Amino acid sequence: MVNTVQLDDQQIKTFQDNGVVLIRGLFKDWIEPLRAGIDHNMKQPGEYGKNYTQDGQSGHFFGDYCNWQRIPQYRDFLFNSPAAEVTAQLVGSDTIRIFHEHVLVKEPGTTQKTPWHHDQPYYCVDGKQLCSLWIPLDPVAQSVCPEFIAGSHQWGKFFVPTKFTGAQYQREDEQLSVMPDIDNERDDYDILSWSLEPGDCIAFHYLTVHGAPQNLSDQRRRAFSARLMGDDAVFAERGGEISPPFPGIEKKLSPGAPMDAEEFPVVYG
Ligand SMILES: O=C(O)CCC(=O)C(=O)O
Repeated sequence: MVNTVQLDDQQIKTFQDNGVVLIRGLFKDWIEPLRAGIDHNMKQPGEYGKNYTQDGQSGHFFGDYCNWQRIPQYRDFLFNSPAAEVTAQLVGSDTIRIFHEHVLVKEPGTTQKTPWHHDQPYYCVDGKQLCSLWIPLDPVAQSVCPEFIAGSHQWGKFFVPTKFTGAQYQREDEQLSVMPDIDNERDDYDILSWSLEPGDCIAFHYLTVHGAPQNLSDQRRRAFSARLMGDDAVFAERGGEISPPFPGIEKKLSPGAPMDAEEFPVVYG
C-alpha cells in the first residue's frame, strides 16, 4: 500500500541545488522485504549478476540489475512503496517511470572502492528529471557510505563512463571529459556522506558525481538502488556500450523519444 509522503521544501531544494539529499527513515517499512529480495537475488543472480571484486582483492562486491520483473519484493517496492511519489516531488514531475533497479552488496572486508563516476553517460536516457534512490539495508558507518560531490550535476560535464571494476567503457565521443583525480584533491570539493541506518534513502541525480569507499567494517553493506525517471526523460544513444544493456531497445525507441516501452512502466501519475 502506498503511504503518502510529503517532502518539505528544504529537502527538495537540497536535491535540486546539491544533486543529492539524504532522507532519513523513508523506507523503514521496506527493510525486510528488500533484504528478502536481495537474498533471493544473491542465491539466484540474473543474467547481469556480477562480482565486481578484482582478482587478488579481498571481500566480495556483488552487483546485479534489471531483476524487478522476477523478484516479487523488488516489483512490490517499485510499484507500491513511496519511492515514485517521493521522486516525483524531488524532480518536479507529474509522472514517474522505472528505469531499473540495481543491487550493490559490499561484504565486510571488501577492499574494492567504487570509482568516482556519474551514471548518465552509460545510461540510455537523457533529461533533467532523473533520480536514483540508494537505500541501505544495513547500518552503514560514514567511512563506508557512498560519497557525493555537491553541485556536480550542474558542472555541465559528461565524464568518460567508468565500470565499477575501474575499467572504462569504449567510446569514440570526444566531448567526454576525464574525471578529475578527486581522491587527491578532496579539499577542492564539497564531498557529502553520512552515517546511515537501514531504510534511510540517499536520492541523487544521474549526473551527480559519486563513488564509495572500501568496506573495512564488520557489517555487510547491502543496498537497493531504484533508478527512476520523470516526464522529460528521453531515449539517448551513447555510441557504445551502455549499462544496463536493454537489448533491442534501439529498435523500440528513437533518440529523443519518451521512454515509452514495456521495460520502463509508469509507476506514478
Ligand atoms: O553502492 C556503491 O558502491 C555505488 C553506488 C552507485 O554508484 C550507484 O548507486 O549509482
